[in-house]
Amino acid sequence: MSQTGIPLNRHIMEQQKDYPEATGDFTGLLTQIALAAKIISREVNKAGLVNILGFTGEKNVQGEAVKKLDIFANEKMIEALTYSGHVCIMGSEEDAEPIALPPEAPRGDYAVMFDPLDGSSNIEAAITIGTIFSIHRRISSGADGTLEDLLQPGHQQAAAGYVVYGSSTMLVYTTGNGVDGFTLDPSVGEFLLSHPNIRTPERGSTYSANEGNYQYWHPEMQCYMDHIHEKDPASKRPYASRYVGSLVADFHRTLLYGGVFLYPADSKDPKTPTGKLRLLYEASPLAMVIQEAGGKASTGTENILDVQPNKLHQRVPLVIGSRAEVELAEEFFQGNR
Ligand code: P6P
Repeated sequence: MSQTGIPLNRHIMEQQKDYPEATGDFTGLLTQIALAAKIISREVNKAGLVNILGFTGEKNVQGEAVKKLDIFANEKMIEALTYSGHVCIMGSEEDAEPIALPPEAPRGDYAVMFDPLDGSSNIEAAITIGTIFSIHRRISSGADGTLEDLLQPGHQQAAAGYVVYGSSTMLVYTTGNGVDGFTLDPSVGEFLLSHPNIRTPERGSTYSANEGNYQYWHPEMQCYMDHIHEKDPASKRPYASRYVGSLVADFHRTLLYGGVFLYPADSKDPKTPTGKLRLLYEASPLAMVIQEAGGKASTGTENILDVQPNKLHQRVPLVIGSRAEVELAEEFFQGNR
């Protein structure tokens, strides 16, 4: 295990020694994602000031148009990856269609999907938000990547992770060999290893869900919620409620402290019967992280990593966190309680 405090790229190279076939592409790819994260972090952390500094609200003091931060973040992720030489196609929460590379950009062997700034509606309240990324090896054979490279199940991911812009900026990722967390030291502009080999507690009596949706939840979710609200000290019920309303914040807390996050299917909006969260660039990458940390991620009836995608922006119910807590919820979702 690498020692705490080493920079991200040294950690990746040390890990790479375990993979003789590794070509260094992945090191370059993750380094580019980290670069985009540093740029996004800088803008996120001065968001409240930009309008003040810009005075007009339209232009900032650098004379640049003040962009919505999620558009800005999307542009930075695309820029960082397009010319990396490691990517053949991208998919983003912000783009309806797959993002092809321009003719002059060098192609690589990875397909990358991302939510560039999840929870960005919370930025005005200075609430923690995040970037989520999912990395697949390409499976198509042409010069350019295709949608097929993006529509791969989660268990095929080469790597996955997220950046959380909170009281500190952290990058957390896995390549299938455990989970490591790095904290950005803004004074040197480096992500430094702060949380080596993160393990999620087996249990955790904290739940995270938007209970305002209770009347829209299907009966199995209502029964599960009623169960964890009951008073039973032996099973540490009632559970404590923690809900930020920003997926990366709620997930990061669940990963480190244990517990369970749920965004199930509901009847609130006929257009989104399977819940609000997306499979390819939210549920799937977080599922790889939690599973590598000893936890679990489920739709309630199926492991998230086994779901076969058929659309770029498809949504999926998500129950994710401590293994025992996810399995307890699954008992209700599968009608066994
Ligand atoms: P609700 C933020 O808008 C987001 O996409 C996720 O970050 C978050 O988990 C979810 O929506 C919150 O949704 O319906 O509880 O406001």
